[in-house]
Amino acid sequence: NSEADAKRSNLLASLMSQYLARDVPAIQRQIVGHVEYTLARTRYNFDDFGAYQATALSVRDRLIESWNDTQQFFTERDVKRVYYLSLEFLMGRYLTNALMNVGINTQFAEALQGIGYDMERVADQERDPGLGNGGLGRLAACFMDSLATLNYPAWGYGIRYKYGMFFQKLDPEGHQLEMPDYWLTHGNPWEIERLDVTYPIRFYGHVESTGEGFKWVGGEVVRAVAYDSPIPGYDTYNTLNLRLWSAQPAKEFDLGSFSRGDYYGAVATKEESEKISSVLYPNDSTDGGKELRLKQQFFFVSATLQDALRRFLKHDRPLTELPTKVAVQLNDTHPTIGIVELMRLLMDVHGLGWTASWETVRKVFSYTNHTVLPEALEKWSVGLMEKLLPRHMQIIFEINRRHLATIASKYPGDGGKLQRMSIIEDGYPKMVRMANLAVVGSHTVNGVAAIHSGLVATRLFPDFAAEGYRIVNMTNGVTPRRWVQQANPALSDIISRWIETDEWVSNFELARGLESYVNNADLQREFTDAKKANKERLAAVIKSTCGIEVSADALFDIQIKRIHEYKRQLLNILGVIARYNSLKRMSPEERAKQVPRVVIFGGKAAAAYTQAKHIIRLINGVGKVVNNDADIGDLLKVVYMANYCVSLAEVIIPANDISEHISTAGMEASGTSNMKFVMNGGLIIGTMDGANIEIREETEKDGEEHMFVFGLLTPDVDGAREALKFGEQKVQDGRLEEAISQISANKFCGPETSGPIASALQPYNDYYLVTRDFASYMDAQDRVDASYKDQTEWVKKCILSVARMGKFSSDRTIREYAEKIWDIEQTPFTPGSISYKDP
Ligand code: GL9
Repeated sequence: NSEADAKRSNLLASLMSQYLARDVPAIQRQIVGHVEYTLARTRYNFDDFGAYQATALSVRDRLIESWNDTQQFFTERDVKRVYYLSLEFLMGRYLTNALMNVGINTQFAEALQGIGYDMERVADQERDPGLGNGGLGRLAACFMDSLATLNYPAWGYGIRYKYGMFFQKLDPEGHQLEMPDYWLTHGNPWEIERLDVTYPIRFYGHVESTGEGFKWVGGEVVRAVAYDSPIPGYDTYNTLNLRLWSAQPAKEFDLGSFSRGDYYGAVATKEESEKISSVLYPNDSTDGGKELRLKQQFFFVSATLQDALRRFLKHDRPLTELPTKVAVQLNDTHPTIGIVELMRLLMDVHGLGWTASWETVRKVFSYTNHTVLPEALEKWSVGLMEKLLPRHMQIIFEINRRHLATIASKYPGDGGKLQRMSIIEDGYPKMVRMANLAVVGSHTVNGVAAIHSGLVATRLFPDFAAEGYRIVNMTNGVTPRRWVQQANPALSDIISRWIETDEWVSNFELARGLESYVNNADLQREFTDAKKANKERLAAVIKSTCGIEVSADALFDIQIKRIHEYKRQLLNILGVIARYNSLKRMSPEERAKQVPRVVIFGGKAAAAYTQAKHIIRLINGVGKVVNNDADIGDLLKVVYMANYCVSLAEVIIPANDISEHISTAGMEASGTSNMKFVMNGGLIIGTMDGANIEIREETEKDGEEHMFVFGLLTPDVDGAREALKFGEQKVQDGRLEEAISQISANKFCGPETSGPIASALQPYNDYYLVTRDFASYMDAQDRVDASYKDQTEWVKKCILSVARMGKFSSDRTIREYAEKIWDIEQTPFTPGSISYKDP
């Protein structure tokens, strides 16, 4: 019988390898086959979008095979897995990424060309799945790429929102408009619906005592349905899974309302359940304590933990061994309720006692903090939690009671300490502090850059740090696959040729090899040419989307990120106004000596963040004045690119000469686009904040200036703010005063915008220290201009910076997490190692 089995497996394997052959005719057969039989369109006439769908489906076929094998392999090896829990995964487009990771990009391009389609245009048909707000969500996506590439046994878990991040438009005056992003209109070829993988999720109801313990009953039950997307690694057979949950009505009908004759009412209630996975909360950092948001959090966390337990319990073993097979990473506090849900599952469903459950839970979870902004630390009212998750509230009280008892016995009479360390915040209403819960329930807490991790330990959780809670640093990173290899083919080609290997793609340290050629004139010329081509590519997009003509000979100065006061887009635009004023005053001879600049902005403002929206309006107002001034011409252009998203970033970033990362010191936890910009051959103007500090450390050696640094340092910020507030230190700068008075005189926009902007720049309101850092910022900009005039020196700075960015690959970051937090091992698939059993 085993001989027959082996024969059958061999036959199946050979059929598959014929079907999935990598030669061009085979690929063409697959694509045309999908056009005809999956899409049911005619092979004689399909458009670029049809070609995209059919291509995507052919790639997906390949991924499914390696993905099934990988999962089977992990199961047979019974490896420890990490589950990365995140409310956001900002994946960007899949097609090019998948093709390049699998190494079949050229074959597919040729196959498409042979039947009359252009790969770039076909790839451009894909809609960005925008299931994230910004850096936090994009980090999760880079991590998935590195986890797959490094062969770690990992799963991503999140929510399959129907509506992703809103679509941003600008009205003719330059106000932001938000449009819903129904990204699934034409389906999503990268996901596989798992109607068989579902879990019930309860809300509301009440707690019953069973005599031995407690049980949560009643309320409403919805069903979580799994949607899986394969995540291919680069140059490896391993393929991971991103499992996103969608909410559906539970099967059980509400017989009560049906028998009362309220058929439509009952159906409507069922429909309500789908709302849970409808929409991504679009706020950057803050959310308004919305019940639906807490429902989303519990929904995906409960489904995920039920799924993880089911997988663990396929083997017969005690649940206290869970930490040897499962690590759960909380991406910010958003999934923190998982700590409590696992307690409930272990105790109420699987019958473990409190102590064993708590010990198990603390060995499973770890928590990443992504911000120190106090308004972003999640809190839920005890009332809401009690109503929505009554059993969980009970467990939280008990966790807190035990936790505080330990502290109280150690520090008798220290009420302040108890108050600060409590999971429950006193007041009206009482609140549950999710960050404190995350710290207490995790074995490790980490920040995302050295300075930030320091602040997490000293400012956010000093009492916990003193008690020995483990707080470590894991500096963020970005994947060189998407952000260099895929976004910047011109630069990639240069790196590969000069260091004579393309292995830098999965080992960015190798780019250091460029350093020894920095003085080579050929390399410098190639580097400059590639940059120019990337700038031309961006200029064409600017022309077609904004209608603005920009010269690729100008210095491209870019700030793209969420619009937030702490990120200080306002400082940037004040600098632009001052530059404009100074150009206006110059004689034509003087003007001819200036470095022409294109200042590019992009980013979304949270729909309810009024001041951020004023800033967008101001930037567009300044653009209108500057861009239409005949005196200025190409010397200065201001561009706002609407609907900043991953695919737009892939075009913008490779075109940067400088990028702006100019947050008030101490406020940007890390930043990740700063890393992408430098890897793409540009220099930073920035404050000593977040990962800028480490980028400078890596890229500058004694005496070099590869980063244009300005502004106050973190320890000086609080004092400077106080001094400004109490008028002890009035900022006097003619350029600043002129710019503010022009804004106040409504030169760029109407009073409804000018008023709030001018007001925010009053010394007593200037919380973000825009006016305080202005002069220092202008000095740094002068150094940028001076430096850019010597193009040979400039290109050397850029080359050296690219060469020294090895640390900022997310491969390095993921290795650190794997070794220092998750304790998981690289497990590359070995062919012929798995035994296929009959289903
Ligand atoms: C953020 C930080 O603000 C960034 O500095 C950091 O690089 C990323 C990733 O660690 O996390 N925290 C946070 O809430 N956001 C971040 O970008 N916001 C969004 O994602 C919108």
